[in-house]
Amino acid sequence: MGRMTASPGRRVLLAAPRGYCAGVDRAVIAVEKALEQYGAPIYVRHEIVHNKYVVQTLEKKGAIFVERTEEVPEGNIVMFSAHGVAPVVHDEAKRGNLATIDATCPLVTKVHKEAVRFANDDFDILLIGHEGHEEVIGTSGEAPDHITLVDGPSDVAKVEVRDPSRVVWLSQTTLSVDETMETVDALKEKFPQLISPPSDDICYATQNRQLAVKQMGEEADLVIVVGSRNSSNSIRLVEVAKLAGAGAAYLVDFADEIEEAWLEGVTTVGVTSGASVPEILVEQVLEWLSGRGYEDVELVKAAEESITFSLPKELRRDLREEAAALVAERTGPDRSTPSGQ
Ligand code: 0O3
Ligand code: SF4
Repeated sequence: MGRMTASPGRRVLLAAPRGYCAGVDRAVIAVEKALEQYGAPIYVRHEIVHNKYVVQTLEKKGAIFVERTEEVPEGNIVMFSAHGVAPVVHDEAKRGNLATIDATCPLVTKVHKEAVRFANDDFDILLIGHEGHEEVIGTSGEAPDHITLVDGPSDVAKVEVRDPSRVVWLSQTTLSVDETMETVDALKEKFPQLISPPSDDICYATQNRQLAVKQMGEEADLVIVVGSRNSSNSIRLVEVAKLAGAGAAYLVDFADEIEEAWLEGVTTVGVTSGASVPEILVEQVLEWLSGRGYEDVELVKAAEESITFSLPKELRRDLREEAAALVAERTGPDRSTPSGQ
């Protein structure tokens, strides 16, 4: 198809903020740094973030993604993904003589700590989140006996607690803000003494990306969200766009997944991306649209973001040596090293 000239009225609304959040940026850089410092392979338990392009790119550099800790051969380095892991996973790594790097987002760790604290105070914890999601598995693992998963408002009816005067709700960090409030309202109706988390569990990045897509959804005939199918926060952006009034909203990993038919009768296209999505993928979508007459790009700015996190501290240690020592400990002293040290 030949390149079209800009057509009157056709425009793109580009969400800000969009794409990488501080936790994803940190986790992806951590894998790259580990590869640089320690050399390949670096094993990563679970996709470091839920993005196909990121995973493929890191695989090319020498990262090996596995679902189970037991898949990592002993004496290696394993990194935990940004979504966090249950304490049992740390134990698995110890048993497997692995050196670990924990790339759990500090804002996920914050929720883990809340769970531990409320469980120690013997509260029942109602964890709002999506069943089977990696983050929920990790958080639940902090206090399995105290945590009940509540997967949306329809789950509330079946929730039971030991003592309705000692109940708190916590949540996954990437949920829809509005749907979560619906769930909380329903829970409060059932348990009037329900306590809220000390601060928002749905993180700043999730909230800001939803705010921006909501704003653009009111005006857009079509919203394209760049993100992978297993990315919870990206899927939420599609839902929020539709609820805000967008004519249609689709999730794509790459520009070449956009269908020409989606543009039929469309004047305003909204574009955004999930927290795990590199900007290059958004640029390719903008290029694709520009080639079809949508050249005029306006920014829809909902918030400023400046938060950054420092890299996992384990990157400052010699983890290859640490992993080798763990194996040596199991197999007995290495006779070639002088004793007494
Ligand atoms: O949790 P979600 O499926 O949205 O994960 P992504 O797509 O990797 O995005 C980063 C979010 C995260 C690591 C946990 O909050
Ligand atoms: Fe952390 Fe929020 Fe990003 Fe998740 S979405 S990695 S909680 S900053």
